Formats: sequence, structure tokens, C-alpha cells
Amino acid sequence: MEPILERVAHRLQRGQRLGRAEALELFETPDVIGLGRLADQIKRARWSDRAHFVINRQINPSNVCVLSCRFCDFATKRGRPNAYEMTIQEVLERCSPELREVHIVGGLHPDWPWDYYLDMFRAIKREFPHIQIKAWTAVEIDYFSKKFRLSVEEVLQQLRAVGLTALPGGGAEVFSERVRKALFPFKIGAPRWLEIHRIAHRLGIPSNATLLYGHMETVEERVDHLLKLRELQDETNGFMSFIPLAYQPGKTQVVRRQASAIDDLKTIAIARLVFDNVPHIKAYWVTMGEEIASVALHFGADDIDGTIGEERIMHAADAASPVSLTRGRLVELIRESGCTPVERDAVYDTRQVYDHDPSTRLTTAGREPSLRVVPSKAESRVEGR
Ligand code: V47
Repeated sequence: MEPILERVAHRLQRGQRLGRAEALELFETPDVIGLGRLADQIKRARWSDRAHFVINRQINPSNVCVLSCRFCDFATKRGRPNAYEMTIQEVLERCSPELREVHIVGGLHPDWPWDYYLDMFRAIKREFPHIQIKAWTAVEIDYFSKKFRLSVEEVLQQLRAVGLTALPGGGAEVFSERVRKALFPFKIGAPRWLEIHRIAHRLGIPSNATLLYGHMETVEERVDHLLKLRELQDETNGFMSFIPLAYQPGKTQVVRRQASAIDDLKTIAIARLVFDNVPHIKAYWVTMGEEIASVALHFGADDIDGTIGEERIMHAADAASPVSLTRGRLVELIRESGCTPVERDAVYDTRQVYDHDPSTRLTTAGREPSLRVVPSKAESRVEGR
């Protein structure tokens, strides 16, 4: 075993957490398989062979944005051919009864009134009371607070009163002032992003956290990002999941090509090893692709997000993955990786455990695996929520 892997294994065995220097050294290790095995051991100690997914839908009500960040292919200005704005009815048309979660984020719209945001949630909850709403990044919460002259607490409390369940992890990008100045100078930086999540957690609203990597950030900046999140989590314990997002270069010319599969897997594994206090590490199939996401389930990840329905942000940047996956495909991907598929909701309550069914291991393309469903113990408890 490589000396750094041995040292890290010893630290973890003694219940000690990883420091900055060790995390940096792990990024340099050529023993990717050894690193993955270590992360997999930690994942299995916590989650056994379970891999989580959710029946969800991403809705991006508009791509019109007051900002023009250099790295972003999604945002545009009103009047441009690709600009769109959804009515509340159009948002509703994207919801359906089988969904557990809607994930709603968009551009910072120049003139939608506060009531539009509240009415959107009211309408979703009226038509689909069981769907949990995970919506608006810290960047949007900050924008609403300034635009509508409300404190961050008031923004969050008003949204919660009409149905907000959790905040997604977007908008964190990478916590580096150097990168912020170069790629998103007018977007909030690390202190404000962390403050907004701290406030949400204090109010009892859980959230996720992301890292955008594979552009111009250094490995030191990646590790510092993880450590800042771990520090906040020590204080609040409000983060459910960490999601590394591999940058899709699109037409921005920030970088010529996306991070390698090896880099994706190392980032997942190191996140699992650094985050002794964040329960879930998500391998986001949209940015990694289905195959690497399923391998990542052996590198420390215990979640692959969900069906998604209509992914727009990464696909505006020419992501090669599909825009949506079926429940059957997610179950198949997880099973083929040798894990047990566990369907969850937005806050990681278990909804269904899909038992092992060896006959589905070698499914041929296009054939739906049989979905023999074992209701979990938690089922009766969560169904009524
Ligand atoms: O904040 C933008 C990133 C984020 C690109 O919380 C890009 O469960 C790659 O946060 N290539 C939004 N990334 C997506 C997001 C997310 C996704 C899935 C699950 C969750 C969750 C959150 O996407 C943005 C930005 O960091 N992004 N453009 C791009 N070209």
C-alpha cells in the first residue's frame, strides 16, 4: 500500500479525521484503486451496500439572469433567442404524482415579484401535497433578500410556510476569491454562501453542498473548499449531502475539456474520507455520466441523485449524458454495480428498498429489470408526511 494510503487508513482506524496536508497528498496518489478501496470501506461501514436515488424532477423556471458569469452557459438575457420564462402553470405541468422531490433553481430574474415565488410553491403543494420542494440556491436566497428587502431569515421562513423542504447545494462553485474574481465576480462569495446555509440550518431547513471542479481551480482550493464545508457542518449538522460537479466546458472556453474519470473518482473518494460528518456523497450522473457514476458507488459515493426529468444547466453546456433517466434504469445501474437500490425522498428518508434479484444483473439494453419492491420499515412512518 502507498505510504499516504497507509497513514490515512491508520488515522481513520484511530477515529482521527483527515487534515489538509493528507487530503492534498491523496489527490497526488497514483494508487486510485487503493484510494477507492479505502473510501469504499468507510462508505460500507455507514451504508453497507446501499445506494440511494430519488424520483425527482428538475425545474428551472427561467434562464434569464441579471448576472453574466464567465463559466455559465445556462444564463442569458431577455430578448435573446434562447431566453425562456415559465408561468406557474408551466411549472405545474412539469410536476406529476409519482415525484418525491422537485428541485427548482434558475437565473436571478430581473423583475419577477416575490409573490411569483410564493405562489409557485403554493400551487405545487395544492396540486401535489406529497412532493417535497428542494429549491433556490444560497445565491438566489441572497438575491431575494436584497431585492425584496427581507432578511434571509424572513425569506426562508416565508418560503418554508408555503412548502420549502430543503435548499439545494448549488452556487457554492469553489470557495476561492481568486477563482470568483475570474469567473463569477458579481456572485456571492464563500462567507455569504456559508452564512445563508448556517441560517437555514439554524431554522431547521436542511441543505446540500456542491463543489464545481475541473476548471481553473487548484487542488489546494478544492481541499480548502471541503474543509470550510466540514467546519460549518461541525457547527450546524445541517448538510445532508455533498455533490462534486465536474465542470462541463460548453462554449465558455474556460477550459478545453472536462475533468478525467480518474479525477472524478478521486474527488468522490477524497470527499468521503474528508467528510466524516456529512452522511451522503452524491455521484451526479449528469456530469459524470452513467458509467463513472456507477463506478463511483465503489469509490465512496452512496447516492446517484435521481430521474431528473429535464436537466438544463449542464446540457446548456453540452453535457453528453441523457437529460433524464427512468426509475428502471437507475435501479439497473445500481444493481449492476453490485449495490442495493434504495429509493429515498429529498431528506433521505427511505421510501423503498429494491431487493437483490440476480436475474436482473445481466439485463440486455432496453429491457426493464423486474422491480421487486420490498417496502422498508420506515415506509409506514414516512408515507403519511
Ligand atoms: O451552482 C453551472 C453548476 C450548479 C455548469 O443539491 C455547472 O442536490 C458543471 O447545484 N458544468 C447547479 N456545473 C446544480 C446544482 C445541483 C445539481 C444536482 C443536485 C444538487 C443538489 C445541486 O451547477 C451551479 C454551478 O455550480 N454549473 N454551469 C457547467 N457548465
